Amino acid sequence: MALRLEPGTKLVVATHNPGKARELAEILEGRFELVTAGELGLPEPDETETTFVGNALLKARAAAEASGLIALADDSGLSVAALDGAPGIYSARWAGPSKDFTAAMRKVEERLEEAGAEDFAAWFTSALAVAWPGGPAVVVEGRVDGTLVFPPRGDRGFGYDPIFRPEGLSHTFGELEPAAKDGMSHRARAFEKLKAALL
Ligand code: ITT
Repeated sequence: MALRLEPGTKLVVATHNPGKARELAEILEGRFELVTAGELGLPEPDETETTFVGNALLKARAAAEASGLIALADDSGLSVAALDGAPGIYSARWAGPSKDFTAAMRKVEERLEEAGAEDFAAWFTSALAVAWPGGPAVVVEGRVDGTLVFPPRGDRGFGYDPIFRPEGLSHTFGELEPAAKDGMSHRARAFEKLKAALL
């Protein structure tokens, strides 16, 4: 039987990142009843996998088992071409335990300087996984390409948004209205694939 997500289903959004939780709620546009892993007090699993897809599945499965609800997880990050794809799956970890993204963005800039890089091409990836308690799971991936800019610009969004200028635009994600980012982001592109698979 094909897997379906019926409108109005109660879903646990398996994230402790408020910026992500807000964007996922915007992208889902009221299709489901949402509760976050943070609101349910679910533990944060260690992200022990080596890919976005692996970590998204790990987080969705952990939240589904702990809550008994269908779970949606996002594993995402910024990849820089001149840094061989770093920070990639380590994007959150580059900000350290205090989640200092000003420091993380500076670290990206320093690494590019050390490498003598002239190419500032970068991309965001989002893997979205849906897991049923005790059951199957589905995972998809979306990507948006762009260029890094320094110094950081804009105070909207979260994480690395102030240094990422998507292809074709002059503004960074940090300067865009939420609806504009949600119209083109890696997360929105992943959700389009999830819709095709499950809705
Ligand atoms: P959860 O695991 O609880 O969802 P997290 O912040 O640890 O939260 P990740 O492990 O997926 O999530 O780390 C992804 C990091 O990549 C995240 O902390 C951001 O800094 C960055 N990132 C992902 N999507 C982003 C976006 O749309 N804009 C800016 N930065 C983003």
